[in-house]
Amino acid sequence: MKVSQEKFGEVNGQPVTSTTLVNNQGMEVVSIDYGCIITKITVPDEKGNMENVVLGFDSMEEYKMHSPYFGAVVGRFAGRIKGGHFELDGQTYQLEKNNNGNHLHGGLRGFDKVIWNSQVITDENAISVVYSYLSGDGEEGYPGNLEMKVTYTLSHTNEFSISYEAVSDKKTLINVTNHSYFNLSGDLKRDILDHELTLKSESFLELDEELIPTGEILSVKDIPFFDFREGRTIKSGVESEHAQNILAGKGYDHPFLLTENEKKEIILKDDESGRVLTIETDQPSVVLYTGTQMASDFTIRGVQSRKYLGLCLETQGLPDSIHHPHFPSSILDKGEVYRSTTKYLFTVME
Ligand code: G6D
Repeated sequence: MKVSQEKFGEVNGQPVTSTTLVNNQGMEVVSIDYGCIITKITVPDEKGNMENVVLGFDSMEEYKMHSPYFGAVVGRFAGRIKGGHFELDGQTYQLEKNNNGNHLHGGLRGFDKVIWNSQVITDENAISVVYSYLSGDGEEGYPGNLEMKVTYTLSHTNEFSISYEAVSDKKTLINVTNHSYFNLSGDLKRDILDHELTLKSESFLELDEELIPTGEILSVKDIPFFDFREGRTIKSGVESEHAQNILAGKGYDHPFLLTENEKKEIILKDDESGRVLTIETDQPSVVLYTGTQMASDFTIRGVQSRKYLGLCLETQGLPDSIHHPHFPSSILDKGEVYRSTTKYLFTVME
């Protein structure tokens, strides 16, 4: 077991520290206190080759210039809020409209773009880094002083977990997630089109042309390209002519409602490397985003960036839930403690 911290770079003259967690099996998770960004996760393939399975950079400059939320904690509210405004107890709040006149991922300076405090904790079973940040009343337009804590924990059985905890002194909104782009091929050798995804989900949210939920919940039984219950390659959604796949830029950018929690509800496999990622969460949904909006004008550790080079499985509440009373609520009452945990277990196929 090894834990180390070192300077990664600077933002506006403030130092950014990286923390490396290495467990007894050699699995490594590296993160930085700018956006709690996970810059690298190194796990073995079926032959024991230790390779990186997330999109990330080795410099602060690249994150500032190119990153579409690579590895970042996203909030206060992940996903879109239509028009960037909402009402709580009769008061209307206006958030930053940073995406086609709507609010996306916490605004121009959301959780992914601030520097968090970091503290390392170790015990005989696991190693952790605890990130904390105070989001001030009115930050990006949100009400309430919100104390945020995000804990990255790596066990010795190659399970990586992310726990979130928050409390606010005013009623506010909260919907946080991690926006890592996974690619199980190892060191970005291939794209993710042949990855096979299995989801315990019978429905997903219909999106409009601004990628905002319409409020309609569609059954996967009626739309095979969205039925991942028995496993489906990402490629099938890219080749689909269904309006919702086209809308997402020929792929997926959709929230799927999970029918079970903490029961291997999300499984991603890559046959060629033999790697398997099993995700369990207490969240009601997972956004599958297949990197369809990735720019192609930069490189990632020497690999040309392009569509489908990574996919996101953002476990979270439902986007724009404040405008859809039939969605699970993302309102956090004054003094209420928000808690959520998502676990990522990396194994190889038997
Ligand atoms: C695009 O619509 C997608 C989002 O879901 C994604 O999080 C972002 O790119 C990085 O806006």
